[in-house]
Amino acid sequence: MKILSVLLCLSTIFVMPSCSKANSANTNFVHTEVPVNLSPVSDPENIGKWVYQNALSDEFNETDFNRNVWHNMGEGGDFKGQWKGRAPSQYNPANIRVENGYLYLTSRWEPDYDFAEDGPRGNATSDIGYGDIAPVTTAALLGKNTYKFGYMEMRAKKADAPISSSFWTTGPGGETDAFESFGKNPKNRWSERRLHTSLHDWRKGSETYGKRIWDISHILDFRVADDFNIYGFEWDPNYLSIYINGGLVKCMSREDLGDRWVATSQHKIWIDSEIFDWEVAPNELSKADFGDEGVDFIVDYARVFKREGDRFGPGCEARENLIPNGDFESGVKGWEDQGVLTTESFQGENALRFEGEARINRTIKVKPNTLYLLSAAVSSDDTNMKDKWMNAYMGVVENGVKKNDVRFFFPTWKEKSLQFKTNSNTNAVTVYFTNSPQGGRMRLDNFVLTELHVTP
Ligand SMILES: [Ca+2]
Ligand SMILES: [Ca+2]
Repeated sequence: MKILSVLLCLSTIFVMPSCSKANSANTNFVHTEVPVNLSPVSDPENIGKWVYQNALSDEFNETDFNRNVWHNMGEGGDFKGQWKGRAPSQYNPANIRVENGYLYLTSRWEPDYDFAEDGPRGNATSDIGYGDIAPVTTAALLGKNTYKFGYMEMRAKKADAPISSSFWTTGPGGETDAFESFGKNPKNRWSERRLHTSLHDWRKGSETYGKRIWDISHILDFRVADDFNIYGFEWDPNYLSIYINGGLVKCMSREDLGDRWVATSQHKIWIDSEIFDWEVAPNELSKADFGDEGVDFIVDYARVFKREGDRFGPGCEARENLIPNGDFESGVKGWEDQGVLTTESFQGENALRFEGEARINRTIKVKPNTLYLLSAAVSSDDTNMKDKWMNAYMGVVENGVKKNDVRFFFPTWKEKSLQFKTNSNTNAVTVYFTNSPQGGRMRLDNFVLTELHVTP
């Protein structure tokens, strides 16, 4: 049906100008399915007047992905002048299929595949070629159309293997990794529950060219490969917002990003899987990680919305902090027993400093059956980024049981967060921060506990 309508349009385009005209009013493209009434899960009442973008979205409810929207990387030998995947993994167009309303991107252990000889290969160890050490094929869809400013949303179940499952964009000067998930990492218990968003600098001549210049690391209360969840990312002219299941995890203003704001051009969208050699090294991978049938990154839909009339959004709003004096702007009040006050802060005048091994606990009243977000900015000043990594941990304990935690180790201010849901009989939790057992010099600021309002 879709192919037929495209053919009709192409064959009549010279004699029936209304064909291209009608389509260009909104999309320039033809697709049989146009879900006009959808709104972002983060805005179910559509207060932001979001408009579904047909040229950038796909419900994956037909027998194939929408070929007006996507290119299957490597199909017909065409990689659109981009890379062929992150070596040793390579995109194999045979690893894409649409079935029963879902897009499947399969990653396979495929030693018989005819891997490419050329680069660029994108791995940390540049001498690893495609198919070397770990002969893994993956898959990618690259968007055919570009956009600037809007909201991306994906409902997906990530691949349950040491491989990425990502939704991201690239354009001149910048890359926005809206969601980079890693399905399984036997050596890092946080990897498979991490919500990771980042910005990469591709500005020619920039001091940080090629580097990741901003990211968030949020620890979910579920494994990304266990079930379907809804990942949302707003790219506004003035801020970035990251959502899980409609709940706002992080909002970052353009002003606070300063020179790190690289999302300024028209971007193309990617959906793909890659070997992340910084998570699991290729020589640690084996056929057993992928099984006989391969592992699937499963996508129910990938949507892009824009605000009607290209309106701007409301910006980042302050959220209530349930931890008293969590910004340390009232001095050491409530924190006297462990830290000392320092003016080397993340925000405001003050932060808390740990000189030796220490632990702070605060018991906070909470509601039962409620989802919360705990976050902090931490600088681990004794880490040297070479051979000395000093860890600190932030976490939450409910009725004597640790619910979730996250680790800090960078020697510059770094914000991290986690989420947890209280049990039905819970009225209080204990939040903590500690540099035990290593006891390195730490600074802590913006220690925040707030409700995370997901969409039911
Ligand atoms: Ca679908
Ligand atoms: Ca402060």
